[in-house]
Amino acid sequence: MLAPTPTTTRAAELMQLEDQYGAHNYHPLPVVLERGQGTYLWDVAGNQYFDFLSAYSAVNQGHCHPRIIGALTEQAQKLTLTSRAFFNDRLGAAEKQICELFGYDKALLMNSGAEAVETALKLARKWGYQEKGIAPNMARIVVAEHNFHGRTTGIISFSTDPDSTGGFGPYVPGYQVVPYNDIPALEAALQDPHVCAFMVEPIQGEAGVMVPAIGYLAQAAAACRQHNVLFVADEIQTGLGRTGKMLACDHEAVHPDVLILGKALSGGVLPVSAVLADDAIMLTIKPGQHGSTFGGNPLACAVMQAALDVLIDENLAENASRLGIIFRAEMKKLQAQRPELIELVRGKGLLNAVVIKPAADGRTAWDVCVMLMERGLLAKPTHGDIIRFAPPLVITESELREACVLIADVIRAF
Ligand code: IF1
Repeated sequence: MLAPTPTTTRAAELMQLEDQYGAHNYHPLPVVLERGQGTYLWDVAGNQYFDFLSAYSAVNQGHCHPRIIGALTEQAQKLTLTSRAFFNDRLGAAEKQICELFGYDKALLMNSGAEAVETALKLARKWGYQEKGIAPNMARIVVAEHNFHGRTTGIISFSTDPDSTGGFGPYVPGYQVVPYNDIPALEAALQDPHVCAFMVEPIQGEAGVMVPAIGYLAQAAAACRQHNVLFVADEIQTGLGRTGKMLACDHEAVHPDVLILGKALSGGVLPVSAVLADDAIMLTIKPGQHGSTFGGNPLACAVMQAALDVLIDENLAENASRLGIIFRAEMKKLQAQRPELIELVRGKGLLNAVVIKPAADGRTAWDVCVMLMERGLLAKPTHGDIIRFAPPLVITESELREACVLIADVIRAF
């Protein structure tokens, strides 16, 4: 490795290490972060940034929230992991808290979001065979086009994104894709008696913050009920206050049969995910039929309880709702000033996206994000022309307005 020369910055050194020793499965913005607090991140050179990605909505509570870190450090001195071969003094209380908060009989705790999604899919199939009477190995699950539910071979089997699924075959069968935000197409798919579930993101994050028509979730849930099909909501990204309600489903008073949570369930401190359902569904999985080494560990439970307390005690969903309205209004003002650059603004709460028109010289959303980074705001483009803006829900109005000025300056200079 090259010895650092006077002109080689520590950041360059660290990026080179990742390049040499790390898989190239990401293309990060050229910034090397070393500290986070609340809405802010700092790089190794001491530059401060607004975090407008929030680790893809995993740090809704802000970076290194003191209450969550306190719960982590206290539990870490006592007991971190027992495995589920034994009981522990944290899991039951944590399960009670999350079940009562979201209104379900039971919770099954896992680690990553993908693991929770896989758990929900297995649960739906079990229920389909045992309760709906679907013939063995004939269960089908309906999903939406442009879905993103994780990166396992099972989950990418029903992805419609070539990057997520290409070259990873053979694929797991038993899935049917329907257009998102299209009730007639869903109704048609639900005619198949082998369908046990419809799994959907209430707002499609990765697809570019695709907000469905008002009523879509309620009509989809009603169609599922009508056909004895489980409505499975993947709220890993949209849940926990992000869209201005505790759950995005709450905007339409939809109570999913199966609820999937992750990311901010731990405030970005360690991986915690959960599947919530009532007994008729959850108890179809019997002892020994599912599990995970770290699922429901005492440390994760302590962190999850603190993360949920922070969301509620600091009214983060309400904050997201109020500040989201201001953010979209500011971006729409900018669109009126620069219609040749901004295609549209969409989102709910503090999950928003600005779609930009490619500049005549070929520059894209990536270039806007590099300029934003240089001005002190971190955001990530998705699918080329979409910039997702999703700050921690603890952001204050004055911080949000300051960030909007920064974004406006960059867009105008672009
Ligand atoms: C990556 C995307 C976001 C998710 C929903 C399940 C999962 C995710 C709705 C799986 C995870 C992450 C994964 C990360 C980037 C990020 C992402 F761009 F990939 F699609 F947020 F939009 N359901 N999303 O958003 O949870 O296993 O990652 O804990 O894979 O690049 P996970």
